[in-house]
Amino acid sequence: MTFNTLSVVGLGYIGLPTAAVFASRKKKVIGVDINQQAVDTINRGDIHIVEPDLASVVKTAVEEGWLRATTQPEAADAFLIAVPTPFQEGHQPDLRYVQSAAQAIAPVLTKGNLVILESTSPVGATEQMAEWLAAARPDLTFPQQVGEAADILIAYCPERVLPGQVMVELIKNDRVIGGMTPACSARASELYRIFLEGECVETNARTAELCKLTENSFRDVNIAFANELSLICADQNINVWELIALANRHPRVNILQPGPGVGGHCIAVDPWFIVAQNPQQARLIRTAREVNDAKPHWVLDQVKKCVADSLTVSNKRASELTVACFGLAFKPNIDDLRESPAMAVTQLIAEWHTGTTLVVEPNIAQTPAKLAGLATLVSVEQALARADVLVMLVDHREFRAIASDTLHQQAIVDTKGVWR
Ligand code: SAJ
Repeated sequence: MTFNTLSVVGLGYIGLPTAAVFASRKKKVIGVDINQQAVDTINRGDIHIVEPDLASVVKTAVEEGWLRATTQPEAADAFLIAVPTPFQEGHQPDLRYVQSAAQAIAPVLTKGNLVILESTSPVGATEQMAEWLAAARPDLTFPQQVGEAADILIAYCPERVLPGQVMVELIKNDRVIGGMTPACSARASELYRIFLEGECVETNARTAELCKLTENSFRDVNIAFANELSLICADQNINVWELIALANRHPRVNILQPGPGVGGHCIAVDPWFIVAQNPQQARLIRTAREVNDAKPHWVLDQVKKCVADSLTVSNKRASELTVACFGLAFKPNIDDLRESPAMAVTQLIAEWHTGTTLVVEPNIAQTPAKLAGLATLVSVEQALARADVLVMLVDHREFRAIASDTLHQQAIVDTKGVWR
């Protein structure tokens, strides 16, 4: 049976690109979101998130009638759920949005439908979703009840795209397909093959759930290693960037880069799902989270020392000293400030510092609300001309282009090794 109509529930950073890519392959896609504004924006052919190359694909899909958004689920051959899975108090996973999505689609399910969970989830979430669906539809059978004979096929297929490269990675990356039964996996693979150039690698739902968490935990642990080295090197008066570059000359060593901390919506969150379910075993994963979360406070301490040294040298009062923070985004060359360690550090500095705090962020036009009254957004040139202390937080390409011999400041805290 071919897939004619697909429904994507949750039209955010993953759902909207996924809906758009299916629509670009001339499948009828019904996007569902509880946010009426997002629905209206998409139905006008516009987008409410920032992602390179997404706007044109959505525009064409809407204009040609392949993509339509709505707040109410409608019948379809397959449903893909891509809603947020944040953590709540105590770093416990919060599946409320998955539950609402399951309850919202349950009334329109029909025999033969495929339901896929894409949201990053703790192990067992897919089985839990299947239970919610079964409770709402006692007239249908589900894989946990009758295995391969189920009316509704269910799989966990995590997204693994890199923000900023979503439209390429969505198509090129291999896809882990975790069906609740082999038939569920086979059907889900058939769906993704509509656009996928990478391979569909089939497994079960629980392995696929842990696989997604493992990928992001691997990166978090490796970044924590680099961040820990940066602390050790500061104490030993060794340049951490040189150290890592030298160590990486070894054929089996590949250390990542330290920074002001780890941000974004995935790497700083997902490892906690493993820790929450395995508090005794996940010692390294927990420690990595703690190391990375502590980094912004360590950077603040470095800035405090640097300011103290500058006061001694300049004979100025603290209130006369200007600090400039370079970068607010959660990683280079994007405008996404959510969950950004650079933003956290800037806020800590601006709240502590009695003099002027300047911020430079070439990817935004206005001082963010969180920094209103605390810091002023200026250009690279203005910051370099006015500041006594420079704090490098994000290695945007515009900052890498600043020649270090043009800096008149001695007082520099460089968390990204741009001015090493
Ligand atoms: N970072 C460092 N040092 C590094 C690399 C990154 O400090 O050497 C920092 C970044 O500055 C940023 C944070 O880590 O603050 C995360 O950035 P990222 O580029 O590593 O990852 P994300 O959050 O943009 O996307 C990740 C990706 N996961 C992996 O690379 C394993 C992506 O493939 C996932 O799809 C995405 O999480 C997700 O949605 O889970």
